[in-house]
Amino acid sequence: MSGVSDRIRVHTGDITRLKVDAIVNAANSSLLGGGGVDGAIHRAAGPELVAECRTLNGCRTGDAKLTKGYRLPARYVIHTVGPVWHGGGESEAELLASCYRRSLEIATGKDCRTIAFPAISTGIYGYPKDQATEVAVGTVAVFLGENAIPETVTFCCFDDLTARLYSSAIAAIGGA
Ligand code: AR6
Repeated sequence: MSGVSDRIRVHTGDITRLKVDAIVNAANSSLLGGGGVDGAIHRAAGPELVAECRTLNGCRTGDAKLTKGYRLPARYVIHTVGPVWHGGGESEAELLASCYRRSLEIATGKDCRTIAFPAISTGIYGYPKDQATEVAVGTVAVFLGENAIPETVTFCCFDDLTARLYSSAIAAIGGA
């Protein structure tokens, strides 16, 4: 899958600074804001974002919903709700994969050529980072193999450990 891995990037830093067509938010089912990357996105986008979110009637775990990006450099925010980690026996991997897939489907539908994901569920929701990385990279790689849009997917990591996990997972799919 070397063609696919060429379309995947790793960036270390703040997702609210990225000038891409869409950034993904690791939200909660209320879609009304919270801590972590969700709080950062709402702060950077301004109060119009929560106003639009109020019209969406929340979001189920594993699903995603679209808003505009308002004051962000990104045109859109795709809000997805990751699973809370309960030890792995409560369909957490399937639900996390669904977050990536649904977000990508929405991006394709809006003709987003570039999209950036945070490491969904790996902060407050407690999903082990190594296992979450495998799900994220595997799901994105399959989707890119089947779809020309988005052209590139950026995994926006907040710390170096996460960035290293992503780089080795991507190298593994791109390797011989
Ligand atoms: N840019 C990129 N990544 C970030 C940023 C940022 N500005 N800030 C944090 N991260 P979390 P979750 C990383 O906790 O686990 C909220 O309250 C962070 O280091 O934001 O899905 C929601 O409202 C971690 O790797 O999301 C929900 O209630 C990753 O983003 C709950 O947290 C995800 O951590 C969702 O928890």
